[in-house]
Amino acid sequence: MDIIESDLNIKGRKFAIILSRFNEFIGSQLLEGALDCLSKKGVKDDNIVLIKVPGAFEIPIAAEKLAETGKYSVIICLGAVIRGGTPHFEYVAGAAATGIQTVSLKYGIPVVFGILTTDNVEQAIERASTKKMNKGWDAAMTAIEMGCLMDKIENKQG
Ligand code: INI
Repeated sequence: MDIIESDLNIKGRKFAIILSRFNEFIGSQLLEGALDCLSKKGVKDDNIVLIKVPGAFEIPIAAEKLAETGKYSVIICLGAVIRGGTPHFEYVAGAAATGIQTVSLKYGIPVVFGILTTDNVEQAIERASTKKMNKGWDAAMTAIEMGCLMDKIENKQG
């Protein structure tokens, strides 16, 4: 049996991060976590590009444009969609998730869903801590793992 598994190798890989400015106090902490993870895993600043968009709803179109360039092997999407009193949350969170998955499958590159979708601000704060749980860090780890895994699968099949 062949087992194909990522060894978290980051050599030759360029990472794009798309950050939603909406709920920026949360987003900035997710970004901090993601950048900290990439740096600790050996990714140089030169191999990271950061794109800022107004809200999570705009993340898929930015991801599509980035993927189209063919320059980035992985895209990390960061943001926070926090439930309010109206159905707006469902539309924004749903569109972001579906759009991100669509881009990922269309271009065959990992587009990581590092967007918090929470019922309230407290839940978002808990998941964007600079000391404990940080979903930005987790998203960056997923990006490293999946970027490497894609290469491994391609080599294996080629
Ligand atoms: N965008 C977010 O990223 N998070 C939210 O919580 C949010 N809420 O709650 O409204 C949000 N809305 C803006 C949306 O993403 C678009 O920027 C806007 O609708 C313009 O297209």
